[in-house]
Amino acid sequence: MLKLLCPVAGLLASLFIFTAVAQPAQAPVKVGALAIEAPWLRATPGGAKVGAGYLRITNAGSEADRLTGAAMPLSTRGEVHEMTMQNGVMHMAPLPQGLAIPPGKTVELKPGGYHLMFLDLKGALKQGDNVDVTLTFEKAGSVTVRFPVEGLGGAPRM
Ligand SMILES: [Cu+2]
Repeated sequence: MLKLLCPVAGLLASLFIFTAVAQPAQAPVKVGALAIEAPWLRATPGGAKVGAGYLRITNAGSEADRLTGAAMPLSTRGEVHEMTMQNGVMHMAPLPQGLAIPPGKTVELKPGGYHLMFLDLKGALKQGDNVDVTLTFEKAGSVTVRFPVEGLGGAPRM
C-alpha cells in the first residue's frame, strides 16, 4: 500500500512545485496602506560592485509616505536614487529625504528613473535567483519582499 502511495505523493508534490513556479507574477505585498508590485533586480556582470532594483508602490491610504531605504544580504548599503538630466548627461543621486509616495498614487521605480541602488556587492546577482530585499518606509515601517533577478537586458515582468 505504501509503495503505491509514495510515487503518487511524489508526483503530486512535483506538480505543486511546478504550478507554484509557473505563476507569472507574485501577488502584491502589502505593508500598512502600501502595496508593492512587480519587484525585480537587474542581473550584474561578474565583478560588478553595484546593483539596481525596481518595483511599483501604490499608496491606498490618505497620508503621504516615503521610501527611505532598502537592504539585502549581499550589499552593505542600499539607497533610493533618482536620475536627472544635466547638460544632456544622465546623472543619478541618492534622495536624501527618500522617495515620496503620495496618497492615492502609484510610484514606479524603473530603468531610467527612480531605482534602488545596492552598493558594495559581495557577489553577483544572477538571473533566475530570488533575493529578499527589506524596504523601509517612513510611516508603514519595514517589509521584506522577494525580488527575482532578471537578465542584463532587464525587461521587467508585468
Ligand atoms: Cu543609482
